Amino acid sequence: MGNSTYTPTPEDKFTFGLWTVGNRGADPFGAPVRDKIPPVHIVRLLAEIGAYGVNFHDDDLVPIDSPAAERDRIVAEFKQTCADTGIKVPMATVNLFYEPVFRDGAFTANDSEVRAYALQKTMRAMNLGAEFGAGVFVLWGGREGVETDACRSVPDAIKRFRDSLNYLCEYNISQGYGYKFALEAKPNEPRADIYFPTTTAYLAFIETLEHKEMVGVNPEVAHEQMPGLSMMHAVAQAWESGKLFHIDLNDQYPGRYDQDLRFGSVSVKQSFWLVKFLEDVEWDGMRHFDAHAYRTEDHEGVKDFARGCMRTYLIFKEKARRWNESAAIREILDEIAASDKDAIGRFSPDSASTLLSRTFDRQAIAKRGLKYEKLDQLTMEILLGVD
Ligand code: DIG
Ligand code: MN
Ligand code: MN
Repeated sequence: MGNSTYTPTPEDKFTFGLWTVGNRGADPFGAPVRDKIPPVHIVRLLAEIGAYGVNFHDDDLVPIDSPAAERDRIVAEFKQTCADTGIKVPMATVNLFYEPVFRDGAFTANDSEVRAYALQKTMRAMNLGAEFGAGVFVLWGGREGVETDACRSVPDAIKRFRDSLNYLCEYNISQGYGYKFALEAKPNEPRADIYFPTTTAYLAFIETLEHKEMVGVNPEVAHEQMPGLSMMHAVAQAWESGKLFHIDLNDQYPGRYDQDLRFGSVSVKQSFWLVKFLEDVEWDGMRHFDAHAYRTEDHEGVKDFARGCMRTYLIFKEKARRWNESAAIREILDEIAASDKDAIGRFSPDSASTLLSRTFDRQAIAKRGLKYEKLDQLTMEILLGVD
């Protein structure tokens, strides 16, 4: 029997970044509407609502330019609060996009001093995450891109990014951190065009790295849906190639700026297929919500937002169980499976000559019913609560 109360528990592995529930509601056209929440208060909030873990960029936890003593105090206090509440830190990341120094990129910047500073900042962020036992290190290249391609050649940018990743993989090995790097794609915003715009672009790039076994992807719903792509297809391809190291769950209207909306609040069917896939393959990664509350919300509304992310995930998980147990759906799936009866198998001269001499009744094959309308209607009725 599923979790019919849809109440999150740490076993669900729900995590949130400090920047998500700590988002103050500012936007390009409006000032912050919520007071800043200290990181330790966010940890207690997440524990209160049943989350498993918290993640951070370096600067989210330790403000940039903090003196060493202040850094140590912040880290000690945060560690203690995580220990007191049982909240884990599964992932760490680095902010290579907010500071003006990164206005022309970080690892791909034309200025070699910027590239060196970006490496230093990332290594220090890796050190910080390792203090909390983080196992995944996410890299989102939000500034790695252009407004005009007059500024650099794309192959130069790709080579610089590869050199930085190879360097950081070596640092990971030298420090014995055991991190898995998870590269997060986005097509645009804040740059007019961001390099490696989709998860699949990163999957191709990873194969060119010296330590490709150490590097995977962190697909984000909003970033795949902005250009109208299927998040579940990107996630399934990443998983099938053993590269789904992390995931950013949220929601997004296609064709609009990055909205980072509450999970499942827009694309009900696509979110269902995504949750069904993750649960069907029993993916053991964190269910990380990289989203934030509407600007209209106060701090209680932020809790509503975070609870809504987790509750909707659990509702879709229950719907997936209902889908898998539906006799009517199983009947159609069995008919589909019956047509998948004789795979060609691997090439051999004999199989090739047999295949070349085989006859096909193209018209008869084309007339076979597929019942996808009925299958999808049954799916919709589960989602709509009819069944
Ligand atoms: C934005 O979607 C990015 C940054 O918030 C962060 O670097 C990454 C971590 O999930 N997502
Ligand atoms: Mn986003
Ligand atoms: Mn993200």
